Amino acid sequence: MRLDDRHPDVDDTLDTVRRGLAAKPKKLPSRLFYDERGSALFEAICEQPEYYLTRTEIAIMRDHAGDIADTLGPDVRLVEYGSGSGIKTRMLLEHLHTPVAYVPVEISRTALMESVAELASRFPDVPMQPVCADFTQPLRLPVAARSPRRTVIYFPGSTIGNFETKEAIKILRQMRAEMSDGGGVIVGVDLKKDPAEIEAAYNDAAGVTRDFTLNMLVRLNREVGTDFEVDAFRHRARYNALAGRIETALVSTKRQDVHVGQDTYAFREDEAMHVEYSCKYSLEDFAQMAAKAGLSVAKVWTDKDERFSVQYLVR
Ligand code: AVJ
Repeated sequence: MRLDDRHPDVDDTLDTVRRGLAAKPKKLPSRLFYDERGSALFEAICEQPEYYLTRTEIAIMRDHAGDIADTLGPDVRLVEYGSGSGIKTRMLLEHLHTPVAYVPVEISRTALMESVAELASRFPDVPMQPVCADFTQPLRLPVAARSPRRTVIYFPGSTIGNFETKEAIKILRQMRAEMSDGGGVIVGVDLKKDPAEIEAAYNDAAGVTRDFTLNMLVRLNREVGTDFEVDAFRHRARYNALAGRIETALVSTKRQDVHVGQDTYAFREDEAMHVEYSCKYSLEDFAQMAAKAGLSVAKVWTDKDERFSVQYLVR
């Protein structure tokens, strides 16, 4: 198995950080969470009692993976954006009929190699073509050994929720182009519900989400030489009901300067630096957004409480 490595380099990250700190208000993209420790902390978040998303999506897959696989039909090339631990993928691959290839696209090299190694040993007959890359950039899919009947993009975990509407539409459009005629998208979408329940999921009592958020600064200090005083920032995640999303920020607990190379960026006391959106949708909201990307919802699977949905989108 060969790794197609297009991991962004230190200069890319440095550029992103400079631009984010110069922006008003300051903001850093949530993909910067996922270094090795960040990916491990995210797995730990999934185990927290308050974080209902992963558990619910897995339950949907447990109940419906067979139906999902039947809907997709035989000879599918499965392309996964932001492949995490691979549990849900495993459930899908177990039911797919004669899949042509599995192409995980993931920005964290370690997370990618660990999950693909596990899947390769479990599914020795499925060719694995891992790509280490930022899936928001145009992809160039590797050539499949046997031509697929359809290319299906698997985008689980409500990762789509991390993007603002405009960006989400852009990503859906890009998927639409990459899957080509006859293809489809299987996307995990978190649904609107009691705001207290949503907010609790991003403020777990054990503080794992706080550690996950703060780890972005630890990571940047190590990788690009910033000097964030990690203890002088706090995690803040609030549900904005009007926008239908969790907004996560790192809030400076004092007036302080942060340096990037020769440049200085000043933080006021209580200044918030935005780091993540986690958008929540109604089924109607999501169908409308998909339509703007030229995709229609062909099928929806949910849990009985309609906490979470897995949706099949086609051209
Ligand atoms: C992996 C993007 C789905 O937004 O719920 C979890 C990441 N952030 N807790 C989400 C996350 C804080 C997560 N996604």
